[in-house]
Amino acid sequence: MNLVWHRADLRLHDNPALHQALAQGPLVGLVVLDPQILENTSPRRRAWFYQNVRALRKAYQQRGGTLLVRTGPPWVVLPQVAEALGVRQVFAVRNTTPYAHFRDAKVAAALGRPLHLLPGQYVLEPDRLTKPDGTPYTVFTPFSKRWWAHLAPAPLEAPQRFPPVALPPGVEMGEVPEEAPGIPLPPAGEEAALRALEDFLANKLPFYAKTRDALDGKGVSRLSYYFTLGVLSPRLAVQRALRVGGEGAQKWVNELCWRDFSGHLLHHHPEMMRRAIDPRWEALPWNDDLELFQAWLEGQTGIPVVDAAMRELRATGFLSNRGRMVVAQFAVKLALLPWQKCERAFRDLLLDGDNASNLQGWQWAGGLGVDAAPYFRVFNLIGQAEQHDPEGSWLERWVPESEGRPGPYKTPLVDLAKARQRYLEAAQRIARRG
Ligand code: FAD
Ligand code: IRF
Repeated sequence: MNLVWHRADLRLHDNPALHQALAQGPLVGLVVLDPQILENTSPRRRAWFYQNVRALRKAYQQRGGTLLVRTGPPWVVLPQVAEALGVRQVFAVRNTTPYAHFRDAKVAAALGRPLHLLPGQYVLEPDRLTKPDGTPYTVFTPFSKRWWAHLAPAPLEAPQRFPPVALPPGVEMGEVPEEAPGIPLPPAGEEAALRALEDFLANKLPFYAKTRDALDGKGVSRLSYYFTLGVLSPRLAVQRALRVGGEGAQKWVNELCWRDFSGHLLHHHPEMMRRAIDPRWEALPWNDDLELFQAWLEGQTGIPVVDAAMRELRATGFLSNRGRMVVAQFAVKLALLPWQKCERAFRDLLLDGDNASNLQGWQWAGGLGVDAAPYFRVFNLIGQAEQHDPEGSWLERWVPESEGRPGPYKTPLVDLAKARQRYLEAAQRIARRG
C-alpha cells in the first residue's frame, strides 16, 4: 500500500501525487495537522483549513477511499503511519516555502522509504523558468513572456473509485478539529470551488479586464482562497479559461501567471521572508508606532479608502487586489510601519493568505524590490477612491462615517502630504547611494 500526503493540495482532481500513487495500486490519503503551521496562524485560517480537510475526507469516502488525519510534526507522524500501515512509498505535491523544504527533507530522512515530490501547486514549477543566463527573474514581464510560451501540462482527472483497503486493527481515522472562524466562511471543498470557477467563467470573465480594478471586488473570481490550499488546480483553471477565450481570459490567466511569479520569487529568494528583495530599502526610517499600527490594522486611520479596505478584510477574510495595494502602500510608504509586521498581520486576516503571494504583494506594492515599480510612485489615496469606487458605495458600506466621500472623515492619523514628502526624501537618499 502507498500513502498520499496532502498539504497545499486538498483536492482529488488534477492531483499528480494521487495520480501516481493510484497507478501503483491501493493507497490511503493523509493530512498531518502540523503544529508549526497551525499554532502560528489565526482562527479563521485554521477553520478554513479544517473545513477543506473535512471536504477532502468526504470526497475520499464518496469514492470508497480513506483519508487519515494525524497531529504532530510530520517527520514524527509520517514514519509512524507508514510503519503501522506497511506503506511502501509516499507521494506528495511539492511546495515552495522555506519551511516546506526544511520539513520535506526531514521527512525524507526519517521515512525509511521513498518520498516522491510531484508538481501541481503552480501552473509551472517555481524552478522551471530561468533567464537565458540561468539566473532567476525578478521582473514580471519577461517572466510572463516565457511563461505564456510554455504549454501548461493538461490537467488530470479525479479518480472515480479508490481500490478498497482495510486498515490494520488499531489504526484510527483521526478527527478533524472544530474551530470557530469568527467570520462567515465560503463553501469549502473542491466541488464548491469547481462550481465557483464555472460560475465566474460564465458570468464575469467576459468583463474581467474592465472590472478587476474596482475596489468593491465584484468583478473578480474570489477563487484565491481555493488556490491557496490547492482545493482548486491552477492548471485546470488556466485550461478552462483559455477554452472560453477572449480579452478577459488573457487578463485573468495573466493573474495566475503572477501567482506563479510569486512562487518563483520565493523559491529563488527565500530571504524575502525576512527582508526586502532589494535590501537597500530596509534603511527607510521605519516608525514602529504601536498606536498607528493598531489603527491601520483596525481601519481607524481616518482615511476612508484605507479604513474601508481593512474593515472589509477583517469582516470577510477577503479584499480586492486594488484594496490590498492601497493598504500595503499606505503602510509602507506613508505610515512607514515596519513592513514585516504588517505583512504578517495582514496574512492572518486573509483566507487566501499565502507566503509567496503575500510577500510578493507587499514587496511590490511597497516598492521593496519586486518587479520594476519605481520607488517614487506613491498613490494619491483620495484619487484611488475616486477612480476605483466612483459612486462611493463601497466606501459608504464599510466606512459609513465617510458618507461615501473619499476625503478624511476625521483628522487623519497620517498627514498624507507631509508623509509623502518624508518618504520621497528618504527614498531618494537611499536610491542615490546606489
Ligand atoms: P482574480 O482577479 O480572480 O485572479 C485570479 C487568481 O490569480 C487569484 O485567485 C490569484 O490566485 C491569482 N492572482 C491574482 N492577482 C495576483 C497577484 N497580484 N499576485 C499573485 N497572484 C495573483 N494573493 C493571494 O492569493 N494570497 C495572498 O496572501 C495575497 N496577498 C497580497 C498582498 C498584497 C499587498 C497584494 C497587493 C496582493 C496580494 N495577493 C495575494 C494577490 C491578489 O490581490 C489576490 O490573489 C487577489 O486579489 C485574489 O482575488 P481573486 O481570487 O478574486 O483574484
Ligand atoms: N499543511 C500541512 O501539511 N499541515 C497543516 O496543518 C497545514 N495547515 C495549513 C493552514 C493554513 C491556514 C494554510 C495552509 C496549511 N497547510 C498545511 C498547507 C501549507 O501551505 C503547506 O504545508 C506548505 O508546504 C507549508 I493557508 O510551507
